[in-house]
Amino acid sequence: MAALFCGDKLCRMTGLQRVWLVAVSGVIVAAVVVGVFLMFSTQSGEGVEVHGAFFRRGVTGGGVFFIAHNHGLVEACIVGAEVLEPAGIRAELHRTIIENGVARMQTVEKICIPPRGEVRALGVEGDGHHIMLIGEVPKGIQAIKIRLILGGGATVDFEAKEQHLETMTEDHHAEHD
Ligand SMILES: [Cu+2]
Repeated sequence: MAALFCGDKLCRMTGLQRVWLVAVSGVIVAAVVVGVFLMFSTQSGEGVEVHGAFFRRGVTGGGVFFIAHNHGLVEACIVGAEVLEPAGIRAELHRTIIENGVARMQTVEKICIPPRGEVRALGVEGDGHHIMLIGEVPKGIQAIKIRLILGGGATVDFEAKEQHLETMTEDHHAEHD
């Protein structure tokens, strides 16, 4: 088998040099494979998946809540959001922080998901993150379509169904118990 690779130069190498050559080529090949994989996984939005999305109506619009899972090996950041349907509603990336027992919302430039990790964008029930809807969702619409824009330019689209708060409160459950 060695004879196949035995060009003039290679045959004059010592055994140790040959081991090094094989090891170094192996490392280079592995680095290229990993590099291509990382490039692919950051540019296709396939590494990021949205689970359990829903929206709630609020005074000036509403909020969209979800869990975003990053299957990739590098951090993925959500840098923007759009409302695809219905038209005419703006979306902002928000975070709720609690200061001295008072909840306050702030806009954030990005929401980053660690590699092989998740972000619980469930407002105060999660890590504070959520998408704020600026503009009213017309009455009768029970599901909206949202697009997340990732740092590499890829997009992740998902549907968020309306969650009616009154059916979710502890009091209401208590009535049935
Ligand atoms: Cu908000």
